[in-house]
Amino acid sequence: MENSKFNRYTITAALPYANGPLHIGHLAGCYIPSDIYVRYLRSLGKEVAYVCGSDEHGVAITIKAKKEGITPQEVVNRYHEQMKKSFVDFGISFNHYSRTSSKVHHETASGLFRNLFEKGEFLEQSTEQYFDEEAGQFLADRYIEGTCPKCGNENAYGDQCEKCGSSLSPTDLINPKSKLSGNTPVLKETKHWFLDLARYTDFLKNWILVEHQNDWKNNVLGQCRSWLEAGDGLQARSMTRDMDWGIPVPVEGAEGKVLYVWFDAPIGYISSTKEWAAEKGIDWEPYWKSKDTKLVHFIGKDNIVFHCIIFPAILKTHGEFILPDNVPANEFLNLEGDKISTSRNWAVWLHEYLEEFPDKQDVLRYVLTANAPETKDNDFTWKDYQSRNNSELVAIFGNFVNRAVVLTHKFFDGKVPQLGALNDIDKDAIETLKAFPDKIAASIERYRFREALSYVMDFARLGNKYLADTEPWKTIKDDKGRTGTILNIALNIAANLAIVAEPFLPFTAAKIYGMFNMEGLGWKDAGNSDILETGISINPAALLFDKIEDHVVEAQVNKLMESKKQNELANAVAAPMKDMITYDDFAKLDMRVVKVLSAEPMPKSKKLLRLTVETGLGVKTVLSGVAEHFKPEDLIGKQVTMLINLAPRKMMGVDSEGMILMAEDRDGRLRLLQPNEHTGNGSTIS
Ligand code: B3M
Ligand code: ZN
Repeated sequence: MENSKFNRYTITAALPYANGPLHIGHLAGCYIPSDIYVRYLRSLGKEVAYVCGSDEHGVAITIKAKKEGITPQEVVNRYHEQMKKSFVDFGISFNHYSRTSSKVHHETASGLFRNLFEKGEFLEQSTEQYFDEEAGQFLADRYIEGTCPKCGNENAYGDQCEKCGSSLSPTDLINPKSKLSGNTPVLKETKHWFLDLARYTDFLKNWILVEHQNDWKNNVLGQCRSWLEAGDGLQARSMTRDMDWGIPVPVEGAEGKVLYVWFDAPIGYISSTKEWAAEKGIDWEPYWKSKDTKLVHFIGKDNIVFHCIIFPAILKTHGEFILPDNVPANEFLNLEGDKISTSRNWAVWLHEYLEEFPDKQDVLRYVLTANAPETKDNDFTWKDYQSRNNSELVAIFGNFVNRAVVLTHKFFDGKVPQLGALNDIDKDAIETLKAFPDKIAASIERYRFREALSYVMDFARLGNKYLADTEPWKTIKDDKGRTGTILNIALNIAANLAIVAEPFLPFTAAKIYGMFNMEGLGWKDAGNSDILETGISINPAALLFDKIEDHVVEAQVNKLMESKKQNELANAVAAPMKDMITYDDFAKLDMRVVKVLSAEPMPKSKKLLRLTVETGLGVKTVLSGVAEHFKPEDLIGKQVTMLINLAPRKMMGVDSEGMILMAEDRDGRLRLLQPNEHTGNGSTIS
């Protein structure tokens, strides 16, 4: 069970950038894992500060503001509120959710910067940084994109590559381009304050690769090792930026400069704790400075360097802070086989999910945990979502609890029946029940939440199997006492199931607590087969899960495919222009408005329709390759555009006397070119 050397827990979850809504990748990456861990600790009765907040500085915000023509503050205000609501809606039970534009945070981050500055920890260096001459500004972080020198990703940012997780400097990028003007930037001198990370190499190597070699996840150790043992070693990294949005650098000669977002954001955990403690009227410092506090950072893999290398170096240099006991980073979640992307609208947005599935937060929590990218990138599909809901949550978990409760109401007037003599099946069930909480706890404490959840589901299977083996619906016919024993055990299995499921499925656990009038119970009570006292009344069965039909998930997949098509259309490049022509070339074309008199399919051709058209100079026959785009009746009577002086061509034995002109859009669909109002047949086009 949880290590008793710790008397309090500070659990952080990565501060989400306030530049867009939350999606399932956010939940899977760090918010569900951290919430599971925190709920478990609280269930043990531990003292926990679970803190987070909106990450409101940095280029991710200012790019969004520029794109929408609003201020960065307006961007963060919109998304801070939306994200805060989404977390509440999905039961992500922060003790405090703050924001880095808060006064407390500005003071805290500035104070830490000054502390390091006064200790002489920064290298003040004037270096050449990329500058966009057209935009008139330096290009920090996401203002510049280029090819990652480590993995070849062509959309790497100036500070990190999201594909391979590498931390970069803008000048590392190959073929850099400004995100503001698209131009190739120039190098211009500017002064910044650098953290000389190389000075912390020995401490970081020992702390991470020796002290934590056995308890940190391999994907985290692997990334840290690649930085710490890289040939060129840890590079000095600038902790300030030439930007007007962020926390002003609190030293002389730093006008127009702000703290690098990745210097200030992790300090947001401390600020959030300070705000929380102030509201509670307690001291915040033990949560960040006492050796008997366990600090755990939950993040995604692209944040490892900042949480394992840079932030610990800052805290270590300050000297009074504890360091994280673990940083259990998850890998990435993909969606229907493709990378989740805000810009491509390839995501399941939490606020939209709740509109369409208002009571299925736990279904999503379940699926995102069962499929969590704990050791490698993983994929969310709507088919799997439906299958896990129907064959696991409905058929096993819900079915078991429902039968135990319904049969108790049917045979025992809704009261927990008397426990009689136990047979071997009963004894086995009770023994197994006793073992489950510790088994699940061991996995949770090693941050293996997928594994832990699979054990919870095994526990539900135990309940289902116990009812199937004992068949109370049969024993009631001639042995009410036996039936009472069976349902007493089944109800207590269900009560235990609620306790161990609560960290994962809090909404479902609450429903079961309501059915059984269970209050104030926690992990210490799990493993007992007498949680529910004989004779107490239980409430009617509440619906825990219901079947999800094919058409429901098909609609979700279609919605994704439609957004993909819209996105491809919006981003697709139009066909390249043909060679330039002269006016004289153009003047040879005789284009007219004509009226379609008749239209019929050409025998043996899928593509051709045979049209007759009134050109104003007489009726002509034209073969047009539009049969896959228009039905004949769609064209008859329509005025369209025609090139009438194109030399006749014999096709399939018919002379085609011209060409009907069409617009072909990027996905190959044809559109008619029609006058915006009726005009005389033969009207010339110029
Ligand atoms: N906002 C990066 C991200 O959302 C950053 C996390 C900060 S945690 C201190 O991936
Ligand atoms: Zn890369």
